[in-house]
Amino acid sequence: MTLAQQAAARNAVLPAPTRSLEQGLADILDFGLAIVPDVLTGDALQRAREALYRAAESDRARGREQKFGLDYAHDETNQRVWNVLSRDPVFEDMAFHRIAVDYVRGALGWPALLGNISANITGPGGGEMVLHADQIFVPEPWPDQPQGLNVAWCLDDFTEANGATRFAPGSHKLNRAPRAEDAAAATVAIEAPAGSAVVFESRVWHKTGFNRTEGEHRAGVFAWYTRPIYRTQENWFLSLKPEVRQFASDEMLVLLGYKTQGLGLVNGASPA
Ligand SMILES: O=C(O)CCC(=O)C(=O)O
Repeated sequence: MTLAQQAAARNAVLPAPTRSLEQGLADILDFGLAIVPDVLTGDALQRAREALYRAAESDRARGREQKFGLDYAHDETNQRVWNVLSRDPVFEDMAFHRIAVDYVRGALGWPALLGNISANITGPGGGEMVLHADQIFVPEPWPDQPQGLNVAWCLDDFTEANGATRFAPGSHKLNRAPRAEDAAAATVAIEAPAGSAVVFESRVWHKTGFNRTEGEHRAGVFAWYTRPIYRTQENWFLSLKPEVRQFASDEMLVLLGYKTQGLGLVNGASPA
């Protein structure tokens, strides 16, 4: 296939990038994902990128490096940085970004919780992740609505070659997790310039791609939100840096589970 044919094939299965929330929410219904271009630009993008690579470097220097914190087969060259919210204020700007929260409100409703915000940096030679859906903790049969939403912030250009996240667009409509026999399902790499946000619902199948480059890293920050009945993946009450809560808006307190109704109460009342 020529490059032009490859691009045409990709366009047939992936939504076009859009700044329209209405179009993006429709794309999530149709494809399971939406691509929002130019959300982080200029200095903001540079500061975020520097903060992430600084945190990753610091973890390596202190022997706190996390290859992958869960039980998936994964690769030595990939580095996870968990709980970036406690590492630098730039990550607050992503977790609570107006565009991200508007997508959460539109796709999941309100209130919702921020389950975690962590980074995945693929390195040269980094292997593919197992194909999965993010709501694996929800017992099947699944409800017919997504239980979570991921906002992936591209801090480097995401390319097919450097391990861009690969999706099986439309797979959310199967409303089940991929099984072993689905491992080779057709996927397409999301090629998106640094500063884009890729918003995807929790049932769409996806995985980190192979990083086939010789010297490129690909950093993505993944902000994961759920409906409010699910436990957060990160335990914010133990791991959140105190000043994030101290200066948080009401909307942030809801997303962090400090301002709540019905669940997570302290002596029958919202703690904040
Ligand atoms: O790194 C990526 O591209 C995807 C990461 C992912 O799917 C996950 O952490 O669940």
